[in-house]
Amino acid sequence: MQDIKQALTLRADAVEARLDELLPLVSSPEGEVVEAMRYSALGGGKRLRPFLVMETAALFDVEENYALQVAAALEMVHCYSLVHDDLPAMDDSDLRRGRLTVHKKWDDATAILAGDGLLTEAFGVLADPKSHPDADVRLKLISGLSLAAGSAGMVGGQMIDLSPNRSNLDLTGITRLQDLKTGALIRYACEAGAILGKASPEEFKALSLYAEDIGLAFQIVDDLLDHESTPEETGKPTGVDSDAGKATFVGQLGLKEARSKAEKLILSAKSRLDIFAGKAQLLRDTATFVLERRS
Ligand code: GRG
Repeated sequence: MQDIKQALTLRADAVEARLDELLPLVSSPEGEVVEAMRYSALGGGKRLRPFLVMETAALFDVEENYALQVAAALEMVHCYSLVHDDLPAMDDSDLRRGRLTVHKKWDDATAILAGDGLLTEAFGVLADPKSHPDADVRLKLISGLSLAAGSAGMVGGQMIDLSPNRSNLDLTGITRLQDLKTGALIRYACEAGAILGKASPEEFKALSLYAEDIGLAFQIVDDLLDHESTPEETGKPTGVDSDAGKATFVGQLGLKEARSKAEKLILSAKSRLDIFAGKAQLLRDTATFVLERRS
């Protein structure tokens, strides 16, 4: 676990520096929204999605500089989703990554605009040749992120999560909801590495399936942490989903079975990487990290 934590920190520092460059402060009147964007994007988070982009790209010896640009774009979309998710109209949360949420530090309008800014500019970051010199690769990266973040992905999952029928979902329904809401961006992270690396269809599929397994395990662990962890550990309120009466993996399966399901998914995720042999060891360790994380 030590190696993976070190690797995560190393990659997180690089992503932080790239985000800092991509979101320069401006002194004009609109600078307030940039400050809110920076507040959301800098200084926190596990940076798991950027890490997956960079590690999957590394399987194909992609130049790190390109992977970093794509990783930063994806993290911008992730941060936008957190800012909007925390708003009173959605999860109504005061705490994120151990700090006040953007709408608490500023106000709802600024939080909406900061999220909009991050989402919109992420596509510009991908369109920049710094993400890859080959325009066809950049186009694939852009359309992939659009699909993963839009109504067929994260936004669709969030819609289901907010719908009045949410509390009645069965296991299949919860799995689909989470596959869209959380899984789509995690899958994109791994597919982006494959796109950058011009992977073969077989390699692309293997990474996509790996991502599906860890994405679902990630969400099950999130439900477990919601039950078993404290706000001090997670940096956000806990007990929220169960208190809101939402159907969750833990609610459906119980703590023991939910953990066992997550463990099986992690084993399966690791087996998806067989075609990459020893080169994928850090990605196998990432799967273990997803299972054992405490925040
Ligand atoms: C507003 C369109 C829209 C979507 C919001 C991702 C999301 C959808 C909401 C986040 C709510 C939530 C707590 C989901 C559970 C899993 C999850 C995505 C947690 C946050 O991601 P982490 O743990 O966060 O990777 P850090 O802070 O480490 O980046």
